[in-house]
Amino acid sequence: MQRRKFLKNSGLTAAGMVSAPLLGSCKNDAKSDVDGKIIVPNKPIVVCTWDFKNASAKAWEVLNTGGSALDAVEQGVRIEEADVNNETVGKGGRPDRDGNVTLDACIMDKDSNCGAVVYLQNIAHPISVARKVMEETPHIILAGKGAEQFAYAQGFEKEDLLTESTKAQYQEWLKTSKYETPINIENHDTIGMLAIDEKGDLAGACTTSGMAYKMAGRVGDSPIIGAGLFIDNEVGGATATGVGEEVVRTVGSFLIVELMRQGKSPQEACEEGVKRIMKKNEGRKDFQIGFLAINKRGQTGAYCVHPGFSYRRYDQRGHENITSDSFLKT
Ligand code: SD4
Repeated sequence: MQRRKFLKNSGLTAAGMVSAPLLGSCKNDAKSDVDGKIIVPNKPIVVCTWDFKNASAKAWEVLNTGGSALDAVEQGVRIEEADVNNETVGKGGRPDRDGNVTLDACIMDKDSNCGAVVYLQNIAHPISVARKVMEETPHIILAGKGAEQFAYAQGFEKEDLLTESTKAQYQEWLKTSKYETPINIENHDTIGMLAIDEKGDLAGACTTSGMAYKMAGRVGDSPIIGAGLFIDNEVGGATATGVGEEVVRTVGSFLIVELMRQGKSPQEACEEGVKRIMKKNEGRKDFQIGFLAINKRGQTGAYCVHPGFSYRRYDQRGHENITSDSFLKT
């Protein structure tokens, strides 16, 4: 829901949002620690890359009924994994150049436990397999066939992830087999999600089918802890979308969390993360990266290379799609 609409529906005004009565009535009993229009500590709260309204609404439902941040991010991103109209995540994701849909995902909790699957085929919910890796094995990353076998052993079902639409697009692509990565493939993409629950604990999840028509075996940043996602319950969390190779080179999400640890706001940290990447790519303009971050107080920020990136935030103030500022202005 747009912010204005939410305010209208709830009968709140911008001024009223930070007034004593509302603060007093907040479920999380926020104190008078107010940062601009943001009530801090601002919890529960969930943010995700791009305008994934349904996914963030699902996560909010979990958080708002006292659920954990870990459950919220898993349940939230599963919405996109199941949505066949999202052609960059889960079932319905675009295939690699051999026509196989291969999925990458990772999840991280408040205690720095984490799990990931890379190059996983035939399973629609890689995030839940990643969580099982975290909770049921002594390992962090399972890849390819091993990850798939593990998923079956855990009760996941085999599914054909290619849809009529992605099959047809792939057939079309084969005519030229041109391998290039459009700047913003479309207005929805990899989902990275960060949440803080009522207790103030953080968790994050990231899931993708990766770059369309990638080389067989290619893995991006999304399932790599520290690159596509990083959580530190003392500090905050960060996640990334875009050309994964560039995020891996700078260990982007870890960098952003460390910058927040050193005192930067989520916004400043995301800006510094993008600047680091641009410094290593002097003159290059042919790729997009979007970073999203949250700190322990529930403040959020985002920054990207090209205009076009946005993130969804759902907290006590309602639901909002927030346009990210960008390093390049056109
Ligand atoms: C990857 N980072 O595989 C992912 C793709 C992505 O927006 O985020 N696209 O490199």
